[in-house]
Amino acid sequence: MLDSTYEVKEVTTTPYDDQKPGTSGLRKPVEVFERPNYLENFVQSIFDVLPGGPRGKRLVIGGDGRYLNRRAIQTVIKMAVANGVELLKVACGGIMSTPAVSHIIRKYGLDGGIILSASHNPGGPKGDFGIKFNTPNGGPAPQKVTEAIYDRSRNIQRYLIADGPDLEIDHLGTTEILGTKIEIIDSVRDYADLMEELFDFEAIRALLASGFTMVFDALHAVTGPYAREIFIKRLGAPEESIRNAIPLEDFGGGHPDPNLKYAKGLVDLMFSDDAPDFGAASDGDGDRNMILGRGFFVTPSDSVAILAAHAGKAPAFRTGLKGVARSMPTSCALDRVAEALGVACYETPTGWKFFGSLLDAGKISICGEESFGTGADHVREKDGIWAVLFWLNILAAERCSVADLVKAHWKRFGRNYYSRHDYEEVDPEGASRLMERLEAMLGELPGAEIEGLAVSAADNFSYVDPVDGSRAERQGIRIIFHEGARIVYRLSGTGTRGATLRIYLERYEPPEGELFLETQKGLARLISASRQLAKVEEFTGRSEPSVIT
Ligand code: G16
Repeated sequence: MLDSTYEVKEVTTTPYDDQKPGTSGLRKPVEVFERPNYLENFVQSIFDVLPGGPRGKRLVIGGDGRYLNRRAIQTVIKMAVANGVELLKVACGGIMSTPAVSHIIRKYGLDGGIILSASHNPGGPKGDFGIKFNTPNGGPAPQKVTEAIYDRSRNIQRYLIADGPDLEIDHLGTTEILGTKIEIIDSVRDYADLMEELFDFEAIRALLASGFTMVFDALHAVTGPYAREIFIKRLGAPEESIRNAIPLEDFGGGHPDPNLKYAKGLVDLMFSDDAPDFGAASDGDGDRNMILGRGFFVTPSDSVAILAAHAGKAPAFRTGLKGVARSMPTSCALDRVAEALGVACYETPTGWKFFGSLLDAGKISICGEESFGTGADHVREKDGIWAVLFWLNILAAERCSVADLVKAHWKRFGRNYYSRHDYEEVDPEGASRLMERLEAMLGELPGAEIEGLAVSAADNFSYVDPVDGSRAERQGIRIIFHEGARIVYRLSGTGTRGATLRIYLERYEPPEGELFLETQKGLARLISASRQLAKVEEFTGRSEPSVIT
């Protein structure tokens, strides 16, 4: 009991008008979060819109360890105390992955959780910070909740905070301040136990003992401690199987995004003569994943399709799949697997929250996105280490290389050639004008020919949630060509500097067709059509994308 050292204060504040959560919570440069009361306003807004108010609620807080994480956690603890929260579970050291937070909310039946992370965005004093609220189902707050938080943030006049010393968060234990029970919890054990229930650890252990080699790159972000516990301690992989496993406040100066550009060290290794059999990486907060074989990159769209096709090999899915889902810009490879399995495949807007409602309603078991996110019904977030274990589980059953598994998949289902071209940090005005012009052209595109490709349909994707009927409009411009080729244009909802234009390219090649072209070659005509049609260079000033995945 530390009551005498803390005193509840009501602090008068003025609202900011830029606290609208994006695709995944509020993300801003650190310097924005360091403005007076910026974090406090947003945290109080979350508390104020909790159904019935914050008093008596049970919450968890964790973060990805980036710069500002430790300071922000202290603020949230003190505000939770002042707002009468009954129980606050705090990740030891402040570090807990996003899927682990989701699991803790569900396992202990909490009222929600606060995640401090800007996911795959860079960290450090000049990097980004972020905060996100997850609801009792363990998933990101749905649109109506984020809108309520935003509305509240624009009118906020005061917040409550318990004034007193910082709490010690680096050792497990329980304390109580002004009636709030604060538990410092092990952020790894519960999660690792869950993984052991879902996958065949014995088979993976045997695979690793047989000489099969792997490298998991945590990119100095949150998954390091999880990887050590799971891959080294529980599965017996040698120490050199994990790299960059110590979380650092600036991620070692890197960009904690597991893709071909930002996980370059791992990619170079996997394409070298010393490549291990399997390589994988995760992002800042541990929800994304990238899968590589020796000299081979698995697109996230293929990855989710392959996991679904082989799902029965994992104990979690022995009884089959209820259904599957993918975000709209993700390739249609998953649709073909769903058809073969005789289950539904849902197409949702970008953003994990849209899967949450389908998972809660028991309509789907596995879902995934082109943006290196794959997940299932065990939590309500995408899950990086889960995806890596799922791949290892399948490889342990199949005993073949990553490349052979993917190629066999293409030979059975055909190949959806797929790539995403990102134009990062472009002028937001130019990017908006590009999108507006495309939108204005939609009506006249069907029937037109671009680069010899005939357009069959064009629209701006809108979605009606099949469970609660909620609508999401203008979720990306789709240009669909005959024979199922597509170009999708979308502006990112997670960038913090300028705008990021994403162009998604896809073309289907049947099993008997040419399956093994280099991806960009296989998409060459579509790539040139996508730039021509949208006048990308004219509106962005860029002749080439900043990142190609
Ligand atoms: C977030 C969401 C993902 C979504 C991604 C899209 O990922 O959780 O569901 O696919 O944003 O990002 P953008 O709008 O930039 O295309 P994360 O990993 O940043 O939380």
